[in-house]
Amino acid sequence: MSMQPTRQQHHDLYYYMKLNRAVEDTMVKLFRQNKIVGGLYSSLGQEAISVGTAYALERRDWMAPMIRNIGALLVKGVPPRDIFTQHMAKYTSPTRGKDGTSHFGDLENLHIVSPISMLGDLIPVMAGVAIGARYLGQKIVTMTWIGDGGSSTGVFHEGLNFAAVQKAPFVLILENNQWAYSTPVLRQAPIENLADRAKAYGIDSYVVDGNDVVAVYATAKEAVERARAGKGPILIEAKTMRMLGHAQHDPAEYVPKEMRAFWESRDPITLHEELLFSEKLLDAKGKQEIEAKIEALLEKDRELAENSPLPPPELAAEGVYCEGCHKIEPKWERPVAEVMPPKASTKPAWPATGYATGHGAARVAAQFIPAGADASGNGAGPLVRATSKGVALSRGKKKPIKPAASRRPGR
Ligand SMILES: Cc1ncc(C[n+]2csc(CCOP(=O)(O)OP(=O)(O)O)c2C)c(N)n1
Ligand SMILES: [Mg+2]
Repeated sequence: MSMQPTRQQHHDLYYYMKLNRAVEDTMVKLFRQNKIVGGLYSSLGQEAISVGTAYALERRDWMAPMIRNIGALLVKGVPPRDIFTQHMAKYTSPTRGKDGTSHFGDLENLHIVSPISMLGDLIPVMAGVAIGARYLGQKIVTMTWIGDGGSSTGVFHEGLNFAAVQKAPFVLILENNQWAYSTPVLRQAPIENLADRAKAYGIDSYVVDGNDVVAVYATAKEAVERARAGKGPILIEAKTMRMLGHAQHDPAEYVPKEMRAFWESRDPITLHEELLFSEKLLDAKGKQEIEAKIEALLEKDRELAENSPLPPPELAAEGVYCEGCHKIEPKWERPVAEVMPPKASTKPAWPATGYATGHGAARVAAQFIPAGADASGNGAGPLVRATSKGVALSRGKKKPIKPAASRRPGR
């Protein structure tokens, strides 16, 4: 399968990157007019990552964006008005004004899990969604994003290891934008490529130029199809630069001028535009049409958001707890009986041949109850035990070895 975009896909990638930037530019103006409730986080210079990766997903796939992934929301089908109303905490927003920023999802139609503020927590969640969908027989892929700073959390490692051992159809995008607040990436991890962390979980990884939308899309598409084919999770490190401070309050004076200048010369939208023009995939007229379309859409959606009411105070407590408000039910796409125990139970594996035969073997109380045996160890297969002389196999043993705790006197 060719991972290179068609002419139409090139146009889509360009359109969504421009839309992503224009939506955020509009929100900066709204923020300065004090119309945004809460913080405003910019993805300026990172649009190619949100757009290129989400564009590799299909409608049936699930994703969980973080705060700098407004581009991914737009690609998945969220209209700009939802992003505006949500940031303005309006009653017409997806959360009815209950939450701000991009903290909203759409479980029923677009398959979007809301961001979680605790960095890294979306990784086990999306690994779980992937495993759950596989259990239902759905051939979907899940995706989430994490920053360079977020990749230092414990849950990043726990989640990715869990996804790996379960071979979850899950793609993790690591946006290495060189900074976590004011901490440069080399002060967090003493390795050049954060993608190398995948080796610890036995999964594949890619490093990609995060400012090259075609490279991002082609890499993500390959990863998504490999995950869909059952080859397990994949980590993609996309190298880029956070072009503004952490949020609107941060002037990011700690960023060296030369560093900013280097990345300014690699603006992802300009790079793609140059490619489109040089390949004769776009001309000045086409560009102007795209810009006019975006301007008209955003003007309409911004006006709608500005003219929307704030939530009525008397409804503050409504919808905070689930009162049967949603109708989500499992969508089985394979016979339920097929996935019910015992057929679905995990087969025991005992690959550690030679275990407990060397130094210190006597201290090891290994016990392995093979498939076919009952809880007491009575059954078909051999029972593996460690003895002072090494590993012993016995058949049909009546009593299992008691765990050390229950052998303590007086208990
Ligand atoms: C577990 C956890 N620790 C700390 C924070 C506070 N925090 C929010 S954003 C952030 C920096 C994140 O940096 P990075 O992951 O590189 O993402 P970026 O902001 O660069 O996109 C921190 C420390 C948090 N939200 N969650
Ligand atoms: Mg970062």
